[in-house]
Amino acid sequence: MTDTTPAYTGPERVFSGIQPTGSLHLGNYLGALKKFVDLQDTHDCVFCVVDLHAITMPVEKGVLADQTRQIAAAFMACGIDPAKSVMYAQSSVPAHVELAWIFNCVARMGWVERMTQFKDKAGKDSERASVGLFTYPVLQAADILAYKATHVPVGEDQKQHLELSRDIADRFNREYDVPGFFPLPEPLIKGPGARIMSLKDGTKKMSKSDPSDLSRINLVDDSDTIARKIRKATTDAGVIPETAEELKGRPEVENLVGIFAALTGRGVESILGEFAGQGFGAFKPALADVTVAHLAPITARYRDILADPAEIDRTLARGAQQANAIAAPIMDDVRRVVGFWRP
Ligand code: AQP
Repeated sequence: MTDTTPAYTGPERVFSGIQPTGSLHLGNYLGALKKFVDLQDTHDCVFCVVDLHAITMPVEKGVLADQTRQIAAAFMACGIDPAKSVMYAQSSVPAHVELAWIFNCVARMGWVERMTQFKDKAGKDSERASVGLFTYPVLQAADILAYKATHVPVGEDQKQHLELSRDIADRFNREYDVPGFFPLPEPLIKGPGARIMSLKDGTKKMSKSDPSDLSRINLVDDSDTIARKIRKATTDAGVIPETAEELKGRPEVENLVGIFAALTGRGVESILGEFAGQGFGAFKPALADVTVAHLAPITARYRDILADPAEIDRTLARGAQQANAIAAPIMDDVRRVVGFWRP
């Protein structure tokens, strides 16, 4: 049977966020930040440093505010322009928390229990994980829908959470009989860079929390460090193959070729055409050059922006006002729809 429920017809809006939980890496950049920058010229965009998400795991005392400034600086260094996009810290806009509570009462336990990120992050001792870590994806749905965002640029690892956001939006619309009230947000995942893997293990995603710094390229790494990490990246005894098909089953090689493609905008086949039949002696230095050329200007801008924390604070404060101005009327409507008492 086809669903005849009226769809959301409001304006398109992009929303995404990054946690202030440590230094950003090439995976965050290619999977998320680079897409944010590409979208800001064509869409109404809201980008958030999700500090409420960051406290779902233990955070070292006293570092949260500075880490928030660092992510805001990285956003701008990568090309987010606060004159074009709204950029702010999540905890400075109360709508996130209020809508998350309402969504906690819309989402079903079974839905949230299926989330694999909780299982990965909580590990074996899930009884000791915070309740916040469990309801993390519900807060994520609130982040998106407090702005009625229609499109969400994220890496592949966030696909399941985005599906949950759609389920929550759909259930809210049905439960409160307000068809089309919330959009069903579309993940924007496709494209090179959607899943960048660890340089040490091609089956694990590149991650801030990997204990080995050699597993990732940080956006603040200098050129020597980048070259050394790529030189030490795990490969296999084979040579560079001729076709993308032959990369299957060789996750480390596939990852390095994928990074080359994502950074240069070239197709995988064209890169293979250049290096096919060779070992990694020529490929790795070429990849290091491409990576350094791409990241060096970002790193330089990042350091300049970070040198003026007061300006970052002013930018985040302006962004919070803009974000509040979008979310406040939406939250007024949500309270009315839920049926809370109002004077
Ligand atoms: N390896 C990756 N490849 C592509 N995209 C990635 N993202 C993260 N890792 C990769 C995308 O980056 C955005 C922000 O991520 P986040 O900081 O909010 O949370 P995360 O996914 O938990 O990032 P990390 O680095 O893996 O942190 P830890 O180690 O703390 O868990 C998201 O869009 C994500 O998809």
